[in-house]
Amino acid sequence: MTSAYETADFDAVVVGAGFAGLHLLHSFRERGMTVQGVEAGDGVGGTWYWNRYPGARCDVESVDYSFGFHPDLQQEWSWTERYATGPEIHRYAEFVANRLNLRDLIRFRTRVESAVFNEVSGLWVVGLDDGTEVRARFCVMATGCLSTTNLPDIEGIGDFTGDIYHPGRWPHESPMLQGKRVAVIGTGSSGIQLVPAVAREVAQLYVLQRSPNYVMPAQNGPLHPEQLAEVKRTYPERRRMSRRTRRGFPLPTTVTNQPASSFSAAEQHERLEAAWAHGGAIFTSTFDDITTNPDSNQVAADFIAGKIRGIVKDPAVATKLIPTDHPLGGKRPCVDTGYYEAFNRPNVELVDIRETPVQRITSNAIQVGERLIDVDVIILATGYDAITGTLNAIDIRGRRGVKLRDEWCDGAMAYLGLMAPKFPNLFTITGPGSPSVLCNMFVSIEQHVELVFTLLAELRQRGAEVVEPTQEALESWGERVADIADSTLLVTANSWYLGANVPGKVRQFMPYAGGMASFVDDCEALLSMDFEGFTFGDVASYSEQEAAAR
Ligand code: N01
Repeated sequence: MTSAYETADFDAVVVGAGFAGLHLLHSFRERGMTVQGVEAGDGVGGTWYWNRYPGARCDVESVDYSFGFHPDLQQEWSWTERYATGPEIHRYAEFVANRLNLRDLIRFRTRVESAVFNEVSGLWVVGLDDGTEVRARFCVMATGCLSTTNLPDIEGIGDFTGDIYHPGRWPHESPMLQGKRVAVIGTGSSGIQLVPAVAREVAQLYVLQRSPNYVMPAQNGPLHPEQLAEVKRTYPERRRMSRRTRRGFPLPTTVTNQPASSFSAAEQHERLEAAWAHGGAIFTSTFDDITTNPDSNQVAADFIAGKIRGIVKDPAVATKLIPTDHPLGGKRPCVDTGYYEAFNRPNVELVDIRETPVQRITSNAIQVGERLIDVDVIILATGYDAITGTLNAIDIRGRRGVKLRDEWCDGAMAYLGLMAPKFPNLFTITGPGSPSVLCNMFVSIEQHVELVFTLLAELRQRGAEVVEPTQEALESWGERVADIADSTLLVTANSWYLGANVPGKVRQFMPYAGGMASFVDDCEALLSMDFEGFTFGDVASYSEQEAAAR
């Protein structure tokens, strides 16, 4: 380490103690580097620390929604269900932190407010909400894609005297909902998981739906010991294969890899039935052109509409639950246990707020059109300012004081989803321009963490101090990400992938939609061309550039 770094407190600072943060902390320490983790919550787990709402569950199968980088972790931990509950995943995060002895590396209950690059020292100065600072050579944002809540600006919401909750900020002491009149606003993944769980407890549940979503059954169940033993026995190959798929987990036999048009109508139906019976969002991959060909998409969407009509007894309610404003897969498909069935309960009412919008909230009611719906509790399952929200909430400044949020004001992009020009040695795990949320997050995270350490090894190899991408590389990567997205139907829906859920947010498809295997190939190809798109240099060159610019 050169003298320029003598004032560093740590080699690296890692923001966030979710799964990405835990992996990074372990990896820095394994390489003999000093590292400080900073976490706003008082425990590890990130998303799964915050999302403690009833019914919370992951929509990726548990055996794949876990770390593969450490052989002992995957052998020692045993999942109990095909799709794990939120509490079980949270326990897994605690297991990882304890097993790898990571807790001492983390400052809990501490929020990062700023991260400013000092061009003279070459250090990131990370400002914390307790007024202190941490100086480190490398700053890694492991802040998660869905961590900043998107709260609706409904007139009168501040006057409500009952309780208001967001799934992503659910109280750790779960509130008593028994016997209460509850409204859920929002029918994305969080809302559709909450509804059946909450419906069982409450006196009356109102589901305020602006847009219906496509919901596929999880077909969840216990994991049998012999299934788990087989997975554990084949884990190395399973992890390797997962990276060679589009979504980051092994494909079931219900995925045909053929367009819908290669089957007769009866065969299409048979295959969709098999995929429905198999369960999970992989239903959207039954034919390989469902998210690219409107006709194929319609075949699958019509099938789901038929299922909804078959489950929901009131035909008028069933009709309202069938999406008509976006293609299947355009918004993140939801995976449920008992969502549509909940609407057959006498204490559950679907309120169509697209047809009759919410006017305002009073001290004890939601006014929908002329109707006042009296409620004790409102659950705002209204989603997140995804991918960029948390990064933009931190005052991140790179060379010459350039602010990341200004760089991203017309659209956010990071080279390989990981780095932005003018922000040397700053990494954004699963940032804009990476597969992130379109893939199993564990695979996205592990691949990105590896990429960080590949770059750091190269930095050392070259005897350089700083790495960052070029503006040209960023622009060309941005074009690639946009071209891939434009070749799909994903850009036609008003989804959070596009930032369309947040008023005023730039409409731009943020994730890399080409799939994990293709992303890995792209990364490997660029790195094999002498780290194409990255520049490696010395901190002193910044002062020289500054002087030359003057
Ligand atoms: O959020 P969402 P989420 N007035 O943005 C509605 C992951 N996740 O928290 O579609 C009225 O999907 C909005 O309506 P519309 C997963 O990646 C995973 O449910 O904009 N309604 C929509 O119905 C997921 O995709 C898991 O018309 C308003 C809903 O709120 C992501 O998190 C579980 C409104 C928001 O849906 C986000 O899911 C949970 C307003 N002002 C979450 N504003 C699993 O692994 C928004 N809405 C299973």
